[in-house]
This record gives sequence, structure tokens and C-alpha cells, in this order.
Amino acid sequence: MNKKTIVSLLVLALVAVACAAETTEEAVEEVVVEKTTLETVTDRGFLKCGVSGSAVAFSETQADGSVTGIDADYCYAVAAAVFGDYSKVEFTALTAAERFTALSAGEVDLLIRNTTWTQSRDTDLGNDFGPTTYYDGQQLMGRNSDGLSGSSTLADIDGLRVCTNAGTTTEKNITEGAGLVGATIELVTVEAFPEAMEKFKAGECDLVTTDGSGLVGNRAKEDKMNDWAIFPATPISKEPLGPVYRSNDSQWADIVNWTVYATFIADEYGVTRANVDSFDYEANPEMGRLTGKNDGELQTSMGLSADAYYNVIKQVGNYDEIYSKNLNPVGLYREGSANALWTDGGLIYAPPAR
Ligand SMILES: N[C@@H](CCC(=O)N[C@@H](CS)C(=O)NCC(=O)O)C(=O)O
Repeated sequence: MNKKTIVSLLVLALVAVACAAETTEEAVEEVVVEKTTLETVTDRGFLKCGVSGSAVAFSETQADGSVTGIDADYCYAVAAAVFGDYSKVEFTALTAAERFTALSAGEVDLLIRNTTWTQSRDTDLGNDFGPTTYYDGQQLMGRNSDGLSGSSTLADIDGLRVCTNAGTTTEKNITEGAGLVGATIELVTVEAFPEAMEKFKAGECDLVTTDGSGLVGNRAKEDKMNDWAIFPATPISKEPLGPVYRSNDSQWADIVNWTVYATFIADEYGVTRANVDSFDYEANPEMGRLTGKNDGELQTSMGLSADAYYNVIKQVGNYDEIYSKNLNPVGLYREGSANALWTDGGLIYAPPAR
């Protein structure tokens, strides 16, 4: 719920104009005016962003309290757009099961927590989804020593114990998918995915399952490239991950969406943190409009400063910079994946900035 402001309006309710009578009645009415999310955020002075805090390469809370990862960087990007200062973010670590309640209760302004865009979450839960920032898909991870490999299939999990975290698409997909191939599994559901990893390492589960990126990230973190297999080669589901905000909040949706699109467009034109100041905006009017350098900028009509998206690129980077910094170290690369730019055969595509 947004904070509400009680505004006392002096309503000249009844101006009696009948005949020549000079009676003027005044009524004071209390009208509840809801602040927009942008007003709430700017009045507060920082953005409240909901993340996982323990999702490898997506949002990891560090010892000093800072949060790193691609999801965290998109929180920083929205703060850079709104405040011209990426650091104006307060992160809230949320489990998968509590994330949508926290968003609808107004505990966070924005949720960027490896959250899959699904029809029910979009239509039933009071959420709207921004552009996908990572195209993922669900896989499983097991031990090579148990006879599993990258070419194992869902049928091979018959009789096995599978761990995952609650409140996810993961638990639904695996239940449905195993059923479809006639595999009987024991599904062990825990609150947060790191607990599933602990059970897997302790031998209490034969398999863990979640978004493929999470499995790749955890395998890299545990240095088990040669011991743990991720399968099936083609994921069992589509998991488009991206920002989520409350429904019916068009201005805030536009701000978040165009923050993401600005990083895509800058990637398309090769505008980086390093060259954003020296880039030839005359030669690329679209980038000029988007960064507020040329005429025709549209950021001010969105309630932002003209240079809002310049600040995003300057302070956080374009999509490729954000992706590469966070995901390459765990072995996730864009080349040949859906996360490549549309000009390279991928799905990363933004509408034109005009
Ligand atoms: N994308 C799925 C799964 C999200 C999910 O919970 N992913 C795990 C694996 S990356 C995670 O966030 N783990 C960290 C945690 O539980 O805090 C969804 O939206 O339901």
C-alpha cells in the first residue's frame, strides 16, 4: 500500500446562486490522495528494492552489507534514474514465498528477485512485470557419481529425492514435469534455496532443482564442475526473469521499463560507462534523446530529469556490462543464448526511444 496523504481541501461546496441570495456555504472535506510510487520514493529519498540476497550472481548480500549481482544492479539502475545517484537503494532480502506479499504491502517499491513472469502472477496477484533481464529455464543438478550427466533426462529422476525452495515456479514445474514422464519423486521443499543446497551436499537430496542460472552459479561457487551434472540440456520450463511492480502504476512502470530499455539500447549502440561522455550523440539521435543530450528527450515528461538514463549508463552500465560483470564469472555467457542482443540472434530487444 502506498503511503496516503490526507489533504484537506477547502471545497466551495455549495455556492448558492439561487436568485440573488448571498448565502455561500463552505464545507471542508477530507480527501484521501494516494501518492504515486514516484512521489513516495522521491519524498523518502531512496528506493526500496526487494531481492533474494542469496541468489548467486543475481543478488548476494556481502559481508559489508552491500548487495551485488544482476538483480541488484537493476535496483541501482532505477535509483540512478530517479535520483541521479545509484547508491540511493535500501535492499530487502525476501524469500521466494514472501516476495509478492512484501510488494503488495508496500514494503518494497520494486521487486527484482529472480522472479519468473507467469500468467497467474501477472493477473491474479496484483503485479505487473517489466522487461525480461535474464531468459532462464529450469534444470536439475545431481552427482556424476550417481550416474547422472548433462545428457540425463527427466525420466532418469524416477525414485529420487529432489530439493527446492517454496513459493516458486520450480516446485510446480518439477511436480508437473515428473508426472508427465511417469517419474515418481520425493519433493523436499525448503524456505530458501541455500538450504536446498545444504541438503544436497549432505546427501539428504539426490537432486536440487531451480533456474539453470542458479544451478550453474552454485556449482561454480562450490567448485564442483567435474562432480555435479546439470540437466536436461533443454530446460524443462521457460523462466523469464525481470522486475516486478504493483499493478495499475503506469508512471512507475514506465520509469522501470525504460531504465531496462535504456541499458538494452546502450548495449545495441555500444555506449558504455567508459564512453558515455565522449559518444557522438549528433550521429546517433536516439541515444542523444535517451541520455538527454539532444532535443526531443522524453524523460522529463516521465517525471525524471532529462539525463536520468545518462546517469544509469554512467553509473551502472549498459546491459552487456551489467551481464558480463555479474554472470561471466560463474560461467554464464550471452553468446548463442536468448540473452544475446536481437541483432545477434537473441531476445534482448527494446522499443525505439522516440
Ligand atoms: N524463478 C523462479 C525461482 C526463483 C528462486 O527462488 N530461485 C532460487 C535459485 S536462484 C533463489 O532465488 N535462491 C535464493 C534464495 O532462495 O534466496 C520463481 O520466480 O519462482
